[in-house]
Amino acid sequence: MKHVLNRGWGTFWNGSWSWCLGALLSGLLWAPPTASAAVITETLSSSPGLTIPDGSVVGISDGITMPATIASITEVSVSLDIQGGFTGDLYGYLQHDSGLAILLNRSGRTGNSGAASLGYLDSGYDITLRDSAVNGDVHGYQSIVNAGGGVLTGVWQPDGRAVSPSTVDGTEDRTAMLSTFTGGVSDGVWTLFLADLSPGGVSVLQGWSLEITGTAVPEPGFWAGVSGTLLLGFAVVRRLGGGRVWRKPASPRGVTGG
Ligand SMILES: [Ca+2]
Repeated sequence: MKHVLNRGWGTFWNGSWSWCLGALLSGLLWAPPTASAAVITETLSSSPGLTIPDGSVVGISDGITMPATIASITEVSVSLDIQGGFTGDLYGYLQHDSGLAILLNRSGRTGNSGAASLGYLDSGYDITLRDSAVNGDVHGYQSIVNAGGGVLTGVWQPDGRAVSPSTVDGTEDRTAMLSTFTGGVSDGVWTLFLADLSPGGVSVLQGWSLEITGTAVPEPGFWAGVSGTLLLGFAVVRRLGGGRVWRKPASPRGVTGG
């Protein structure tokens, strides 16, 4: 009986140590390619030169088609070049897939009557909108910068108030920031909508650009590397296991108890 037990253990050991070693080597070879985690930024622009209908909810739309190069967005920023009219008249959003960020919502509007309902009277925007902008909320930009009737410049946070531009007063929660796109993909059409909701003064969308940062989509070489690693690991296991890795150990032959 002692002989039978020794032989059974030896069979187990001879087959398993090589399998374990092969699995270990396979695991070491399985280190994921670091290049796949690259963070990239895509920037595209459009120069439509569109006049925004004055005092109308119809507005204008313009699209930018981004490539499918970003698999998980970490930050979106939008630059706007809008000339003429009044900054306080304008409402605008950026839409992609199911996400929608309110970029402008009647800057300077603080109430529903009198001058408070008009918003600021500066003549345009040449700004970049980014959630992390240190200048803060574009809705109340005159508390930081006096554009003096000219074009507002600088980097600002989007308005973010998902409420009607006919009632917004600046006290609402900012729930529609550009972070709504975080974790999404870059692929497809990004649509900018702008409307001028107060009669008097005409604005023109000269141009706009979209900057998207995020984790790059793995290139085809990544998946080839994954397949190669798996095949190599399997070959190592087969080689070290001597072809016995998956085979049921044979019953001891010619052994009698004693
Ligand atoms: Ca107007």
